[in-house]
Amino acid sequence: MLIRQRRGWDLPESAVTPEHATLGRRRAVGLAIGGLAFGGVGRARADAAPTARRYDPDRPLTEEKFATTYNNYYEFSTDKDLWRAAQRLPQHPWTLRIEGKVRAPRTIALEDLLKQVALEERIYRHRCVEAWAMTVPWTGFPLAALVKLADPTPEARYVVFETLTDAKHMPGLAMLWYPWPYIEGVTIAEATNELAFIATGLYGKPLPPQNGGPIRLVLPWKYGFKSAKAIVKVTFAETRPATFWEAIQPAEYGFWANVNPMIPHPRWSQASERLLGSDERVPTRLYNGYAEQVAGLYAGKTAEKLFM
Ligand SMILES: Nc1nc2c(c(=O)[nH]1)N[C@H]1C(S)=C(S)[C@@H](COP(=O)(O)O)O[C@H]1N2
Ligand SMILES: [Mo]
Repeated sequence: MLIRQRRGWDLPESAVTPEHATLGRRRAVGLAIGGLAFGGVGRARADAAPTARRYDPDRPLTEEKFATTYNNYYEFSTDKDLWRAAQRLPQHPWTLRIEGKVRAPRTIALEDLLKQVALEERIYRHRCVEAWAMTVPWTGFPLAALVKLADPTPEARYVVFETLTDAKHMPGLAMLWYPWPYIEGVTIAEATNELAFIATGLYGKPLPPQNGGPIRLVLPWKYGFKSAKAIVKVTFAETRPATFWEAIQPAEYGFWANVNPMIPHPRWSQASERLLGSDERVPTRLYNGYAEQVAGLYAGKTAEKLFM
């Protein structure tokens, strides 16, 4: 009998919803291609499949059509139906600049980066600060693997992510009152937490441009705005970055932005959330239900506004 240590985001076979059947069929193909938009070759491990079934038994998977047609992506639009416009965003070639407090700053092609990591699938809940939520299967690799590859120096305390600014393809950039580029950041401890993830695929397919393709951040215990899309630069910094939403409205959006049902947004409650697709309202959970994995990161940080 196979006995395997389950982590918090794994779930027993018995808890799998019918949607899993579809997902299972896609998985073999999906893990192989999920990270690679244009026929590159990823080192998707065959042994990734058995550990791939990870999501909350309380939540069915969101239907793909909802997750890919109701998006937040201000570089395109402040409306939710930007997915059509996003189709024109070139996904290849794509390079990532790694700089700051690292031993060897470099520019790396996405396909070369993907040869150096092991792709896996993670089913995570996603909680937008606007109080809608979804549960989706990402393909990608732990952010910790990128940190390791970057080889930061001891001065590095934060990892900062910068989104593409391609005015030709991103009409939202014409809203000049926003402080482009979209910047987000986490501490090194957060970046190397087991949950912090870099996604290059969704539902076993290449990550759609409207969801942040070809490469985005996924931090499931934080409000969705922390999970920057279309990443072009990763900077290792000594000081805390000024992030996009914090710069726009510091009274409403902070650096930590951990999910907490007890701390309302200044303009609305965060106690419950609306599930994309069914529109069912369910209670919000502390750290979006991932306290077991992440609460330790914030021990002793009593002076910080951890939940906004
Ligand atoms: N570059 C960039 N990243 C972004 C955003 C954005 O406007 N621009 N919106 C954020 C917000 S508010 C959320 S909720 C998620 C939405 O991701 P999804 O569209 O894949 O659901 O992306 C986040 N990442
Ligand atoms: Mo969001």
